[in-house]
Amino acid sequence: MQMEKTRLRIAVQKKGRLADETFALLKATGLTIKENKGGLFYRIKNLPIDLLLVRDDDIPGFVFDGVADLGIVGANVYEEYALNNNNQRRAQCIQELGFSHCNLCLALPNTEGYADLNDFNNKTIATSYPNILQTYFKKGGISASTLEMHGSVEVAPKLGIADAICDIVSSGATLEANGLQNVKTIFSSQALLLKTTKALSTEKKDTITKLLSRFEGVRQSKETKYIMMNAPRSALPALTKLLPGAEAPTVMHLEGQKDSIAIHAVCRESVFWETMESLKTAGASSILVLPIEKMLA
Ligand code: PRT
Ligand code: ZN
Repeated sequence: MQMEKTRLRIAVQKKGRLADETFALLKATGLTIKENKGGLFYRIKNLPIDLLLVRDDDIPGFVFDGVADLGIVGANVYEEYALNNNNQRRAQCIQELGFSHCNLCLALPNTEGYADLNDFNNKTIATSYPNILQTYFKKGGISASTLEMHGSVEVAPKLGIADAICDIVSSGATLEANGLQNVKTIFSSQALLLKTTKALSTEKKDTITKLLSRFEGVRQSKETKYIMMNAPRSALPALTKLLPGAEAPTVMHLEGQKDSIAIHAVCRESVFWETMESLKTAGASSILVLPIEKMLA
């Protein structure tokens, strides 16, 4: 595969749990994706970027080898790949992307009791993540065997081929449906943005800078809210203290009402119902919380 000098190549999952949110993020950053059904690449029309569509397991290797300049992959897959290669093939992780959150957990049949990690000594554990698991056990001084499985790991105890499993858990429904209990989270994961350690052209570096700033803008606008309320002027100091992550609020007078003001502020942290209730108790009324579509610092 010949590398383009100017068009940035990003390896992304073609289909699966990561793919939808990856494409949603790329679209939210304003990329216009020209899909090519069945093709290996999607071309971005408004920035010099190509998307390389692959299985998630191939992404860390492609980024390390420079087949792709960037890659979006779960931390679980990246960590397993790096440990499997004795940490000799680590790309650079340049951003945690805040989606595809899940945990890698040890789970036992519901019928088994659990005291502590020592219960895993001399047991056989089915997993798709033998390197992460063995590294974790080594730190805890546990000696156990791993049975490497790819797919349907949760059925291993029922089949009698393993005593326990170590698998990705999101809602916990799969464990429950298979009569298993989550006893220990050994690794927390989310989608990562990886960057190759190979030298990049100035054009590619510039595109990465632009992309990172847009990713940050998307992340901030998701968390950030615009909040508006009316209040007696005397309540301003108390209300300002209650506004989560807000810089100096904008204060305006209300026509015909000498002692009342309107307060507008950008809150960089989540605004919960509890926050709104506290604002109300401190004297605010007509409280409105609005989403922010785009932000550029
Ligand atoms: O085909 P390809 O190799 O690209 O994809 P894949 O089948 O290997 O991976 P895919 O698409 O299933 O998952 C991609 C990534 O999504 C994973 O590597 C994780 O980083 C992340 N992710 C987030 C998950 C889950 N949530 C998840 N729930 N990956 C897998 N699961 C599975 C888990 O293995 C178990 O079978 O869902 C089941 C548990 O879910 P709950 O909700 O029942 O607990
Ligand atoms: Zn995979």
